[in-house]
Amino acid sequence: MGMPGSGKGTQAERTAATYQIPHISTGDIFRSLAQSKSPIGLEAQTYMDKGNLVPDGLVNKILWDRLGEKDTVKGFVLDGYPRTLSQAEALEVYLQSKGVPLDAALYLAVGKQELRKRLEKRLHSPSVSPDFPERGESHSSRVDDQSEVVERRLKVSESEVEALLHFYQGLGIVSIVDGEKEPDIVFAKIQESLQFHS
Ligand code: B4P
Repeated sequence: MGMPGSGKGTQAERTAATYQIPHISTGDIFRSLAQSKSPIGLEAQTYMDKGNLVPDGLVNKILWDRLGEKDTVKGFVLDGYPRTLSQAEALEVYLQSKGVPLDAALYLAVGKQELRKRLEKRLHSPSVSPDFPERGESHSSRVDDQSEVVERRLKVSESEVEALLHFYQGLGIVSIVDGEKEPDIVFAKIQESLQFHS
């Protein structure tokens, strides 16, 4: 969990590679569906391009389909999902029905000034970031990284992220990680937290 640009994708990718489990990013799934011009992808794009969240019903459907695939049997890293309290509640019901509770929920804490700086940098960066080559395409063409849209995304996310944090604190599985540090330091903290929760 974390605000837009907090490094969810960056760290989820490393975590998935280290533990050899799939990295499931709802943002990446929507961008790829939009690129292939699928109706769900094109619908999701209309929300993303304005900096709004994609409606819960649409996101949940995509997520259940993905979690139903065979490669998730040994575990998975969710990136950008859940994004709302209602998604978190739906996920709990789904996972309970499958008998697989979440081990940990990680919250990447980053201040707004740093978030704006990172998203601005991504907008103007070459298509593969020299700082984070493991992320491959650095989304420099993302319409939702334009500054007016970034402000909308930050506003939309703020209360949702807070509600999610309280929800997972209630379940006793949350760790707050300082996401402003260098990516390697952030990742080391994530590994420590995962060991604590396992
Ligand atoms: P996402 O694809 O999840 O992307 P994000 O929030 O912009 O970025 P993230 O936190 O992953 O940051 P990143 O690692 O890229 O969402 C995009 C849109 O999809 C949403 O606005 C919404 O419309 C829709 N959506 C997705 N899931 C949804 C859901 N569940 N429900 C409804 N709608 C949904 O890092 C950002 C930049 O910072 C990168 O350039 C990176 O290189 C850099 N960076 C990362 N870590 C750093 C560090 N430690 N120091 C310095 N820079 C760092």
